[in-house]
Amino acid sequence: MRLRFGPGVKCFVFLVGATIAGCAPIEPTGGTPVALVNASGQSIGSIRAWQTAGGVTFRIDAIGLPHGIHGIHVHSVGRCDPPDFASAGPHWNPGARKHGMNNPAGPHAGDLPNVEVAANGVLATTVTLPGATLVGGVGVGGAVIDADGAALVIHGQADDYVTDPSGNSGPRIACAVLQPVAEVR
Ligand SMILES: [Cu+2]
Repeated sequence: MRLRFGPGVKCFVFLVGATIAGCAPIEPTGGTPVALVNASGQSIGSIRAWQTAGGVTFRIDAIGLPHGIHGIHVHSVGRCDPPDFASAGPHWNPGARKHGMNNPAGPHAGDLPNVEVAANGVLATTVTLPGATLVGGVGVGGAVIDADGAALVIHGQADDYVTDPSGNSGPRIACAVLQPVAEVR
């Protein structure tokens, strides 16, 4: 459900066992919300992805996640089968590089900065994949959403930004299939 509270602010309300509202400044564009699911297959929030001049930006709004710092990456296959989300494949890595922005042989094109889940389990954040193209075009390594799609995956622990292939970020705890739809709102 999407609510608007006056100009310049929009709010999302999730009904997943509890009711929370997350508000954010309105972005000039934003993709269609797609479900973020946990290892039990339950929807715990939503992801939106859209193209910007600097890359692909993701808005993540979720509840019920473990407090703390978590690795998050674009994985190469648009399929989120719980509980382990192995179906999402490895990190999106068209350049055949090693994992981690602090890895001399890295990073993977799908590497993103860690995100922080609040003590109440809420994640409400925006991250950007620099230089990437969401669909079509000729971005770094082609588009994020290619023939087999792509997924955004949140891990159980922080990404150390250097250990191949996944920064010692632990199990995959939430996953969203990215959709090639970007609507102006
Ligand atoms: Cu990952």
